[in-house]
Amino acid sequence: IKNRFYQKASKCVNEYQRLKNEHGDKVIANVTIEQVMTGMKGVPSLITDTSKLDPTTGIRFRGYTIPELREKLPRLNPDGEPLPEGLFYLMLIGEIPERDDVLNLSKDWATRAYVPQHVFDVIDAIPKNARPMTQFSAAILSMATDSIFQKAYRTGVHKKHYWDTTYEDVMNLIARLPRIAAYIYRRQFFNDHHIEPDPRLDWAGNLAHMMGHESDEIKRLLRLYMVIHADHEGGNVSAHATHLVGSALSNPYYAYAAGMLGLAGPLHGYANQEVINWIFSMLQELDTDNPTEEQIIAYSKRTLAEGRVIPGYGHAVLRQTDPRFTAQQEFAKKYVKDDKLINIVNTLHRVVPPILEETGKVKNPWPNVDAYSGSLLYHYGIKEHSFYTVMFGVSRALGVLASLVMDRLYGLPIERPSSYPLKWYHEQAGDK
Ligand code: AMX
Repeated sequence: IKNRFYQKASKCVNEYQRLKNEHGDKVIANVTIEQVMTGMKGVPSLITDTSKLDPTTGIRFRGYTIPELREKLPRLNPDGEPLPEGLFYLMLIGEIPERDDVLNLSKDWATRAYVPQHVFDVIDAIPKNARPMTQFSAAILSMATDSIFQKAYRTGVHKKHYWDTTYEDVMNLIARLPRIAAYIYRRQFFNDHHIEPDPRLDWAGNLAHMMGHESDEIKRLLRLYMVIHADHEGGNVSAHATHLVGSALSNPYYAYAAGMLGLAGPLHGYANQEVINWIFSMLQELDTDNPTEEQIIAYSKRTLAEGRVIPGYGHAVLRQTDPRFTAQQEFAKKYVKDDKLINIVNTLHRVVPPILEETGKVKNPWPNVDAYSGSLLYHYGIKEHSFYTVMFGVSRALGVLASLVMDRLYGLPIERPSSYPLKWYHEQAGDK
């Protein structure tokens, strides 16, 4: 896979250089003050090949939509979900892999999955009541001791070879994540009764196994989960933070840890916990596990009146129901019969968008990926919702780290946009 990546990607490097040399001065966008004041939305300023987000049709990984990937990517069983290994291959190399490519990648990761003892020691030194994302990011940072890129840099390796050691770090890091995530899960919720990895299992299947969830159904769900959360182009907080920190030639462990700290925020990856917290608070307050549509509407309106967001709804780029939401909804329709929590999530899908539309300010009233994911995990017995963002993070590694390898191959420079005092923007607007 490394050779194949290099052969394919080195052509892109020539294209990158040619574009820069021949068209570097071409103007591609104007920037408004509103864009500066609303989080730089819509300002083209990053190069990310792994995926692109369309406001209406949703995410495409190297051009493929989620329904297309569910059909085309190799699976273990004919009626199963695609293996996330295949998506990583696609994001890195730009081609749908053969089944053997995917199985080889699975084996490669299994051989790289050894986690040094000091990483477990670091996790064990953190109080058990610390958030799982605190433990997860500390564990990732502690693995930087193993960074091959950092060692190579310090010995003075030529910059055209940076991608090679970055690739090795990235593969080792991804391979180790299920073990680390499962360790945190079992430590926190199963009294430190840990389960050893099974090297015969695929990457997502092994995560389910080490978490103590052995059924084929959960393994199938986690394969889907790891595919749909993997990437969402380059501007979202976790991807951008990984890229930004990586642009200083910080090692991949530092860069990905930075991405995970961003993912931990409530407007990003923590939203998957918030959805479940919010629904449970509603049920507790209404003293029922079967609220009526009217009760759900009233609770949603109250949340807005209290100046809070309805978690799982809205998006910075999307302007339609997130296809990652739809993929999970289809999964639930196929495999889950009459689950109370999932029924509430489906009712919310009916009633929340008009309520958000009524506010007149929410640009996208439709559900995002986080509106569904927790209810499915909960249904299958992964009930510890404070852990959900860690699962999102394990998946997100696939996209942001495939991009980091590309960044190093292109030789992307340190990122350094300009900032000005507020007064300067007033002056630009002629507003003295
Ligand atoms: N509930 C209530 N208000 C919302 C809202 C929601 N779900 N979504 C947006 N708004 C509000 C914003 O807070 C903002 O209010 P303000 O003008 O008073 O500050 C206004 O609507 C305009 O915001 P926007 O341009 O539509 O959204 P954004 O790009 O600024 O933010 C997002 C996008 C996702 C942060 C926002 O929709 C939100 O907070 N959603 C709830 C949290 C959530 O589900 N996050 C997960 C996103 C997906 C992911 O990264 N995993």
